[in-house]
Amino acid sequence: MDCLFCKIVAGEIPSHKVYEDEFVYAFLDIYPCSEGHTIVLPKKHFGRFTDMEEGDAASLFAFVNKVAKTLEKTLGLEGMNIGINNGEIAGQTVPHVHVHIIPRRVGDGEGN
Ligand code: DGP
Repeated sequence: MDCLFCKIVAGEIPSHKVYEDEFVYAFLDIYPCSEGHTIVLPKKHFGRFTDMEEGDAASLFAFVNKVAKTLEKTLGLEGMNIGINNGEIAGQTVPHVHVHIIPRRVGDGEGN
């Protein structure tokens, strides 16, 4: 399958890995909204979040929770935005489901 994120998972396209296990892969976004902007995705290809079964979605979010806590601790964050663009009309540009974790800092201009 000609999928950018599948190629990143396979190591065919380089990425700055944050974490990896059997099921998920996390790496830094190439166009970060803030320092530490991380993308978390399931290694198995799903186009959109709403293509996933409940169990797969639950596993993905359990992992997102783990990565978010690690970022919070290691980067000393007070908060972050965690979200998904589900479908092209919602701003999804890469059709392999992924969760954005965007660190927020005081004075970064987005509502604080
Ligand atoms: P979305 O718009 O929700 O589909 O987010 C896709 C994100 O993927 C976007 O923030 C930029 C990032 N991205 C696109 N291509 C690459 C790439 O080749 N490497 C990395 N690290 N990130 C990428």
